[in-house]
Amino acid sequence: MKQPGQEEDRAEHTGPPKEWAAGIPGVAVAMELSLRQMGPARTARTLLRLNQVHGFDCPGCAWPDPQDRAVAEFCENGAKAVAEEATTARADPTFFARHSLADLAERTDHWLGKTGRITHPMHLAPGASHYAPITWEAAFALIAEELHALETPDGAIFYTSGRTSNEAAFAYQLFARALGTNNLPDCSNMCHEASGAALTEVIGIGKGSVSLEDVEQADTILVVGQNPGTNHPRMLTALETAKRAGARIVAVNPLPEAGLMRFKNPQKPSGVVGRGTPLADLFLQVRVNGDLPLFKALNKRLLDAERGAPGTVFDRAFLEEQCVGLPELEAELDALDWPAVEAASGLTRAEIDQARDLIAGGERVIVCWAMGLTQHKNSVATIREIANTLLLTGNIGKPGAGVCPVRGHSNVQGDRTMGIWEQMDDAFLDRLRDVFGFEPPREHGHDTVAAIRAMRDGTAHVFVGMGGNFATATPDTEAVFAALQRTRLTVQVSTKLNRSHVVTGEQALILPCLGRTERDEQAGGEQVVTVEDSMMDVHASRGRLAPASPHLKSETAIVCGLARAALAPVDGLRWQAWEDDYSMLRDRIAEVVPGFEDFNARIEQPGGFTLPHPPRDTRTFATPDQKAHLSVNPLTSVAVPPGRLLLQTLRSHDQYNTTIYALNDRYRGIKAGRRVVMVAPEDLAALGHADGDVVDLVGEHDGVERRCERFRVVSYPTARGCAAAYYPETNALVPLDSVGEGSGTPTSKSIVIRLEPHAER
Ligand SMILES: Nc1nc2c(c(=O)[nH]1)N[C@H]1C(S)=C(S)[C@@H](COP(=O)(O)OP(=O)(O)OC[C@H]3O[C@@H](n4cnc5c(=O)[nH]c(N)nc54)[C@H](O)[C@@H]3O)O[C@H]1N2
Ligand SMILES: Nc1nc2c(c(=O)[nH]1)N[C@H]1C(S)=C(S)[C@@H](COP(=O)(O)OP(=O)(O)OC[C@H]3O[C@@H](n4cnc5c(=O)[nH]c(N)nc54)[C@H](O)[C@@H]3O)O[C@H]1N2
Ligand SMILES: [Mo]
Repeated sequence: MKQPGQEEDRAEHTGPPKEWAAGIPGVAVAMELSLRQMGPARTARTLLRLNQVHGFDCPGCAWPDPQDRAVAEFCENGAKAVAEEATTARADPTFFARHSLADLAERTDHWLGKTGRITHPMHLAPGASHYAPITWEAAFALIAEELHALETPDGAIFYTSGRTSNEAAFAYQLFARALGTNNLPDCSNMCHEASGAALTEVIGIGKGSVSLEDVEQADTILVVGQNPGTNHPRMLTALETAKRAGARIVAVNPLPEAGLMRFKNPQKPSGVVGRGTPLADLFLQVRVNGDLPLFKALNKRLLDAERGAPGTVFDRAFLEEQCVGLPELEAELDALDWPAVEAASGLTRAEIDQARDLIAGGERVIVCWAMGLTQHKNSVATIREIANTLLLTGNIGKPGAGVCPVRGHSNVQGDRTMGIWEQMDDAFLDRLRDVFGFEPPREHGHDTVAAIRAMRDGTAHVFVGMGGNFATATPDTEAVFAALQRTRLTVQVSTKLNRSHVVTGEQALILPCLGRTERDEQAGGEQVVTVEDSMMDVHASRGRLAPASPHLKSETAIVCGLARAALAPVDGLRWQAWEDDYSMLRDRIAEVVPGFEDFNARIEQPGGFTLPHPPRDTRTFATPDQKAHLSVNPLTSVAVPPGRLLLQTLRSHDQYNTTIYALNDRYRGIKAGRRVVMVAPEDLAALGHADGDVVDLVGEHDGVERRCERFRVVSYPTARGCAAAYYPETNALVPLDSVGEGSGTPTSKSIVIRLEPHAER
């Protein structure tokens, strides 16, 4: 498909990937960007409050905050996320009067994001050429009217992105369920769904089992399918601490990512000069989607070592007392097909043995991962296989060891805890019934992909997005645009403009909300909200800046206002009281969600509190038989026909998901544009292409061609047979019908493509 700005993209390839991340350029870049967007006073007021005990939670990633915080406990990319929100630019009614919808549709994502904060509720009437201001009351009444016109509440979709606070998320799912639907898709469906699914099955809880202290105490850390130098920069500090205490780090990635190779800590004088700390002791350059074969092979070689010296590699007592499935796993590993492993992983047995020796020699092993593992067809199986590695060696449920899925959005984990999920279990729904006095629907709702299908097929007519950018974050862009455009009403609760405001239903509303950085004043006084990080720490977040406009409402107030307009009164549902004072809502959350007892009191403690996690806390497993489950995962990998490449879609250093901060990717040597495809030099030679060529990326899934035009070829040291290009430009290539088994996550890290010389058409 043709995309806005594709002809103007001037991507340059400036040199090989950098070996180190962070350091002076990191902080300097952050300060420069912040000063430009916010000015000096706002920069000081925001950045110094970031991640402090009485400050606000960084809207960047979900990495936890340490107990001893640095004065500047933020990273370059956290600073960029804050500057993006605290910008002084405004998209006000004059702006919308100047720019028609057709004009906005021609603009790039980068341009849309730079228009600044939305100041007023805006309405696109049927057939209108421009958005026009609307009052909050009229907006709520319009949504209520459209919801009441539905044949069934399941004709509405309530999407959530992971920045939403616990309070807003809880109110939002409660509203959807009181209305009568479980259609609560979220960004997690496209993100860590596979981690939750796999871990719930094998250890009885879908969340990571390590704390920040565990990471610092580990002696062996595998970082698999993750680029922390860009996406979780503060994680590098923890890795550096572990490293200084003697830990060995293994990076598993098709790309030699800068942050994994060396780290310069911008918080320390020693990080400012010199070459920084080498991080990875071993770099396994796995092929895209080669992790299941890799971990199966690792487990096979651990088994061989255990057989050679019984009791030295496996944790026999733990396996016997607390795990099931060992005989089946051993039998399966014994039948492992080595040529298939080497072909699919791109790794030799010697390389795999180096990693095996580190794991076998370690006392405290942690495996961290992110999107490189979760966005494949076999992701659930891959993560179960990683759990096998840790269970066999007794590395779950003891200090310094465990599973560490590193979450993305800053409150994506909390939103799930609050019930944002299309498949919440009966126990949760029973508590909603008991506490609020209505019968919630029991049938599972639509996840993200099913929601797109429902809009496409004309069974869902109203779409509400609580944050996020559904139009471009989701797969199969053309199909999604068509689906959204078939609806009667699209509603976006947003801070800034994005594609989802331009690709609309017959009518559209933009409901502008407060961001994390801003003061939240309600009738009951100044409010705090809470979030849960990747390691289950729940804490308060207080914004301090004056709101970007007096017409903004908080997300919680928006949900409460909508609920009052759309629902018949129910005694237990006290929307006005909750809007006035969020602590009243927290009292209800404490009754519904396990682990939140005394919620209001415990967020007063510095740093908040940590939710219970049975494997981490007591080495117990809340599975049906109270055991941890070793699993048998048949070896699978994506078949790539000759002349084709396996494309992964990833983030540059200058973006936050679909928000494009700037057009550079400093660590990877890319500048001034985003339409690049990175391919190994040997593959380029074999395919008859060279660095600088302009090509189309063409997908062939199920015989249907999907095309993204005009990408500059970059010769890059990625694994053979693979390619990498940026999300969301390439989402048009991700087939809607290609999803993870057991997760439903679009397979945005394994798309078979061919390169075709670009022809002007
Ligand atoms: N600055 C910034 N921070 C962010 C975000 C952002 O966009 N910008 N996004 C946030 C969100 S929502 C998320 S989910 C996280 C994402 O954090 P990441 O998962 O680090 O993000 P990606 O850029 O998708 O990087 C995927 C990594 O996996 C590797 N990879 C790809 N395929 C494979 C594979 O098959 N096997 C292996 N072993 N590796 C593979 C890629 O080379 C890359 O290093 O970051 C969060 N933090
Ligand atoms: N091809 C491909 N597709 C992917 C991925 C990939 O790696 N490859 N990654 C997937 C992943 S991991 C994720 S998490 C999803 C992300 O999907 P989303 O969460 O839907 O997308 P974002 O780009 O994070 O959303 C950005 C928008 O959120 C709004 N916003 C920002 N802050 C706030 C706030 O405080 N409140 C509200 N209400 N709105 C706010 C702004 O309007 C901004 O434009 O994308 C997925 N899609
Ligand atoms: Mo994510």
